Amino acid sequence: MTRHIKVAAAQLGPIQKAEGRQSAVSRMIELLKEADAGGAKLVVFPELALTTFFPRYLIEDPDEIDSWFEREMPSAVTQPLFDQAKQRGIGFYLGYAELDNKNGETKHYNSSIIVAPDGNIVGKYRKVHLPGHKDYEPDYKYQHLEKRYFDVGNLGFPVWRVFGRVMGMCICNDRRWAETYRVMGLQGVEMVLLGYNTPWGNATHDEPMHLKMFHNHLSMQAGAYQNATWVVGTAKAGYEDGNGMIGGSCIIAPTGEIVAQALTEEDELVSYDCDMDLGKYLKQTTYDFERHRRIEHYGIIASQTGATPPPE
Ligand code: ING
Repeated sequence: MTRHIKVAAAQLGPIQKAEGRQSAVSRMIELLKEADAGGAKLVVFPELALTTFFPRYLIEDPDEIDSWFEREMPSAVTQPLFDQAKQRGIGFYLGYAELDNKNGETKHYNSSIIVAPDGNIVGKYRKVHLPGHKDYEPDYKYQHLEKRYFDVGNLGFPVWRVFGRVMGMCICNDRRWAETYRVMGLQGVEMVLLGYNTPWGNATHDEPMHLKMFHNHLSMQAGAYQNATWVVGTAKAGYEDGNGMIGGSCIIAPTGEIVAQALTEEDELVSYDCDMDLGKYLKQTTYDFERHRRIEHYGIIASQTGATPPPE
């Protein structure tokens, strides 16, 4: 069976605060149709793909906070996306805000799912690395309140066999942490799917604007190469109620090379026919983990949280 799979990053332009989920789903269905016409079998949508990036706002009413979350997936408003994908035999990654009260305790997660071509949810991931801050910071140029609205993900970094390949997921800030990719790399991941909402500005410090896009791609390219895996990174981009977010959606080969990249900050499909065996030589040589890694020297990576420099 061919180990090629045509994959599409389905970048979304801005979703304004007043724009409903229905509009976002309709836009995603149009991108799905375009992906289908181009022969793609897997489509990656962004993080929090159903609504505006609401963690930029201070919201104090619990019901208003919960209004940004999905209680079930698929829901009535997202079912059409599931139906269209199933009809076309296309699998997809979808990022959304998940409200979970299965065992009586209510939890709020920044989540993503992988849906197989038969329409079944084969995997769920809950964002582990929550950036920003918990409380409103009056001195900040803008707020980034993911630590306020989301619980830390409790599912780790699993991988699944989907389409006959080993697929993993992460979300936005996770892509900046080497641990994210390595945990999946140690499970033999062949393609990491991720969505992101990344502001152009910085709340607390100024840095040249070009570094935003450089760091975005650097993080994913390094993760791809150092674990010999494909990475598909899909942005929600453009100006949401005046707040700019970067585009740069891309598909990255296990060599670390960007093979396809978005040109706009709008709804845009970025596709590539991925050879899933491309990373094999790296897993058998440079990144043959079994042969080269020395875990006896890595202990503090998992036992220590912050950095402790030597005494002055
Ligand atoms: N957004 C940003 C991201 O990691 C960020 C937050 C931007 C953190 C720049 C650090 C530097 O891309 C989300 N949603 O994680």
